[in-house]
Amino acid sequence: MVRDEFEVGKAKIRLVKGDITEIETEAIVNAANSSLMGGGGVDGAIHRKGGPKILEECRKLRQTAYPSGLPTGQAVMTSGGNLKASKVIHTVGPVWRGGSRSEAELLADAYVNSLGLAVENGLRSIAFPSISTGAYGYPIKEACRVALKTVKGFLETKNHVAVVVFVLFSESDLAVYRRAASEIFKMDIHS
Ligand code: AR6
Repeated sequence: MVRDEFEVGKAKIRLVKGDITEIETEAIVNAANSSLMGGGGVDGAIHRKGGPKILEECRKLRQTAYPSGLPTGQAVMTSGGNLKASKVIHTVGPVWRGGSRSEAELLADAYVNSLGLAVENGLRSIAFPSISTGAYGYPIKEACRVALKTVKGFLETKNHVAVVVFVLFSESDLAVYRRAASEIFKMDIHS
């Protein structure tokens, strides 16, 4: 049986295929860029569906806390505008440059800082896209191991977030996450 749900203490990690803008967790995470001014991929989809309120809040963040942009690995939060999720957490994953430029650490930071913002704001459910594996070119097999291990580690030490959903945009990306999760959570996908 293929498992798409994994337990970490009382918390759950779920893998789903879909469009993150349709997900009803309290927060969804945006794979943004440092400008916070939108872009393609999941960033474009979130701003299109979420409407101008999100961009307006991003603009204010640029004018106040981040005049030179949000550094890679950091995260900020805005409202969800017209989305089902009430909050959007914007984070910046690393651009893949071969793997020796601290990409894994920076990618882990993006997940940890997003989860940290959720905890600080009392949010119990959060959905992530596969950060950095689109335009930023991070190989998904490696990125998904960082993503799953980092989220697992976070949930093991902090038990405030109850549900973390990974929203994969294609069947093949979902398959990569399933395979890695079955290994990381020591589950047999064929049992
Ligand atoms: N729901 C879920 N996943 C999606 C969606 C969606 N609606 N749309 C795309 N994906 P990317 P990055 C997947 O490029 O690599 C932007 O221009 C996509 O298939 O969105 O972190 C930003 O402004 C891929 O698996 O993010 C930045 O400039 C994953 O989301 C830059 O791209 C991430 O792909 C960030 O690049």
